[in-house]
This record gives sequence, structure tokens and C-alpha cells, in this order.
Amino acid sequence: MAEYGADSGGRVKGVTIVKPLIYGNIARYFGKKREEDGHTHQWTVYVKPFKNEDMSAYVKKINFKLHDSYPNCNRVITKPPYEVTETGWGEFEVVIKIYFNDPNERPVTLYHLLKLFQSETDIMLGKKSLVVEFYDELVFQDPTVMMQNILQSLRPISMGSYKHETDCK
Ligand code: SLL
Repeated sequence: MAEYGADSGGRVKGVTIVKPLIYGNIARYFGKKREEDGHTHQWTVYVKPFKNEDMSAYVKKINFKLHDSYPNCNRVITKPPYEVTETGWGEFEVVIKIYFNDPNERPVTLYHLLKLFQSETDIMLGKKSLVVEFYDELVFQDPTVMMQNILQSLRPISMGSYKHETDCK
């Protein structure tokens, strides 16, 4: 891979590149409270590209900051899938910070309220998983020449169809 220079070939003025993404969590009730630790749910919090594209071409790492009650509450993920799976009993805000390979791009922070509980019967019984996810966009304004080249030539992350639980259209 080419090196990122101080300004990676200079910025391309007037160019904006938008990379849509999906972030959120999936959670499932165990069906009962676990004796040892009182945990009731398994959950996964994640960031994924909206389109079938390999974000690792421009994302250096994603930091998921969990509630202080978790050991090593800063979870750093350096390659896809960008996700953290844990068990627990409570809802809290996850601070998601996305760092880019190009040091000229400032990190982007997202806040996600981890959801475990919902009143739908099958979810309450643990027969069905709860999914709460949101659409957002990374906006690259006047990217460097190198970042522009990378953003415009992303490879797919998976073969075949690629879709989300939530229809964001
Ligand atoms: C609150 N919303 O404001 C709650 C915090 C913390 C959740 C929820 C597991 C911790 C562990 C866990 O579910 N923490 O493994 O000890 O107080």
C-alpha cells in the first residue's frame, strides 16, 4: 500500500465522497437470568457498510466504548466485521469511534443506545432477536488524492447478495 504523506498528494478541492453505513445492535434474551452473573442477554453491537464494500481499505480501527462495568471496556476492532459480542443485563450507551487510515481525516464518533428490551412477546421470550439499527453517513470533504482513489475503488466484502435487517430506503 502506498504511504500516506503529510497531505497524501494534496486535497481535491470541491469533491465530497459519501460512504453510508449502518450501526446498531442485535440482542437475544437467554430465556432466564443466568445464576453466576445475573446476565440475561447476549448482544452484538456493530458498524457495517451500507453497500457491499470493504471498509478496511479506509478504516484503521473502530473503538467500541462499553459501560464501565465491562472488563477492558474499550474494545478496539481493526478489521471487519467491526463488532463486539458480549452478554449482560442492562442497556447503556456505546460510544463508537471510527479512525481512518488517512491521518488527515479526523475520527468520527457515533453514539448508540444498546437495546435489550422490547415489549414484543417473541422477543421477551427469547424466541426472536431484537434488532435496533440506524443509517448514517461518513462524509469526506475535499479528500486527499490518495483517499479519493481508495474510496472510489472499494472491493466487496462478500460475494452474492448483501442486505440489512432494517430497510433503510
Ligand atoms: C445503568 N444502564 O445506567 C445501567 C447500566 C450496565 C450493563 C447497565 C454487564 C456488566 C457485567 C452489564 O450488563 N452492564 O458484566 O458486570 O446503571
